[in-house]
Amino acid sequence: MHAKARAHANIALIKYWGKADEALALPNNSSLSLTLDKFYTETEVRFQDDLDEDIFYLNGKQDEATLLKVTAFVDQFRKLKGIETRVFVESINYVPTAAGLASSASAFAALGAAVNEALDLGLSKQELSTYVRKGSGSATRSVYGGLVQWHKGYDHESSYAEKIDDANFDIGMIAVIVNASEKKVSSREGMKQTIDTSPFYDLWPQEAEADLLLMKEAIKEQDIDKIGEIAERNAMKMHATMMAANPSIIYFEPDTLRAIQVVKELRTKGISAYYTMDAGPNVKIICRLSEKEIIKDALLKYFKEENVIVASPGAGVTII
Ligand code: 2P0
Repeated sequence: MHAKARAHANIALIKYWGKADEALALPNNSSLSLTLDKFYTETEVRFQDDLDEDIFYLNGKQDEATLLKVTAFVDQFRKLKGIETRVFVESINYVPTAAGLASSASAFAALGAAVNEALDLGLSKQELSTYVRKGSGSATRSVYGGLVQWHKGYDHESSYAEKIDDANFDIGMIAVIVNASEKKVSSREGMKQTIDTSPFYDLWPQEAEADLLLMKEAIKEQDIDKIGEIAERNAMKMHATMMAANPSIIYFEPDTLRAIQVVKELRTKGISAYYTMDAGPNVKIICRLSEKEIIKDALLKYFKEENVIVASPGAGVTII
């Protein structure tokens, strides 16, 4: 009835933006990501007969705001096991929380993996990915290491993630932390607002699905420039779609554009560097790990060393 798990964050190369079914957490489009080694969550769970309510600690502090979500999430697994036992959950995020560095992805993947182990449910990784989806869509992809596709599916079982490549080639990401504070518009609200009001939203799922096919080809070829170009364009299509919402959703900050400018300049010098952004102002640079020092040096002219983090492909969920 006790277990501890670790899960790493992932950054999408083909983004997920918008739900087809809110209750089942089914997305409107499939997505594809790279799991990163530098950002992760460790979560310990202990099911205890003497508890009347679930208890949730995040980074050493009791987190009442997230407790309801944690309870609803764990209820799925209690139902599978046929128990009502309450759980004590202690989670440490080694990710700047809610700053667009996918903390909810690693958080729910780690929680799901720990509960699966503690309750001895024996869920496969694919099954686990369907359950963690209810906590956070992007958590499906954090179940696996390397390059991972989340199939949008049409019901609970068919909306799952799978690894498509170990990413055992010269690919990495450099995160430029522009602002590590909580984001103003949550992904959940942002997606809903975009679907409800952006005149461009209808185009998004078809563009994303087309980009996904191109991305899978580029991954097969291990072609970093192709991977980067497709990812960069896909991210900007997503942001353009949400900027057209009413009111507009803008995650860019002045330093976001500064980082983008550095990347564009590096490209004129023949360096393979491409930017992507999520529901926050931070910029993630897709690059060759063998060129990381050149890219880092260029960024350090404008950003502090602690805000430039080089990440390599990371592992899937593990019991620790
Ligand atoms: C992604 N994002 O594919 C996209 C790109 C943000 C921008 O998945 O509502 O926290 O919990 O399913 O997974 C962030 O959204 O949203 C996200 P919910 P989630 O990485």
